Amino acid sequence: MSERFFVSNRPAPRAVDAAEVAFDVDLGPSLLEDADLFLVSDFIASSERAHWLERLRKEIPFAGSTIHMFGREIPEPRLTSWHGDSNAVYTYSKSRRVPLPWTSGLTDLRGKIERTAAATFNSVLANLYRDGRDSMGFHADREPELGPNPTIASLSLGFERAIVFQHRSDKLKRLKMLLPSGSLLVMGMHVQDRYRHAIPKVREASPRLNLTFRNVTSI
Ligand SMILES: O=C(O)CCC(=O)C(=O)O
Repeated sequence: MSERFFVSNRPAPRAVDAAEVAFDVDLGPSLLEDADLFLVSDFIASSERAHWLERLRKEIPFAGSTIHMFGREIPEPRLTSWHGDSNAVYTYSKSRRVPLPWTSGLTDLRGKIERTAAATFNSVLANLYRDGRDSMGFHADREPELGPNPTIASLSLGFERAIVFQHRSDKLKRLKMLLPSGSLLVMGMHVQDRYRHAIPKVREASPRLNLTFRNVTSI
């Protein structure tokens, strides 16, 4: 079955200077024709990426967790840590996560990411993919706590991994794109209700850290 990649006939994502993004929320054209998806390639300047990777790895207590799949509880193939305001309790894949406090690094990043994504966030799921065997299966972030059409902003640091978007009703609509270190992916209107996304396994990879900023409301 041949795959259709939207990205091939669309302008390349605009590279935005790190100093500029704090004041400029023009994210350019969406990467999907029927949902709002934007990539800011240079959100963190190249000279600062190593610093952020080291600082966040030191600050965040990454740990193994379990997820429910095919009626079974299995170890999640990555390490995670859930942080946020004290009421930002989140349940995904039948796993209830009570937030740890914001670290100073997460707090420093939050404001800049909010200004770029034009959204506010009260929580963040930190993910550590230790090597190419760590991954995330196809899913959508559409738990009731996130509300309808949430904006989720996803910062990548470290090894460049691919993310794949798959349309829910038209399986031929797929977008595979690389997430460079320092990039910010903004998933907005209709990304979660129309698409599922995944981080596939790869043969070899060094560690990658990912932060997905979210806004969780009590339900
Ligand atoms: O690692 C990523 O880039 C995405 C992670 C993700 O989709 C999730 O944690 O829900």
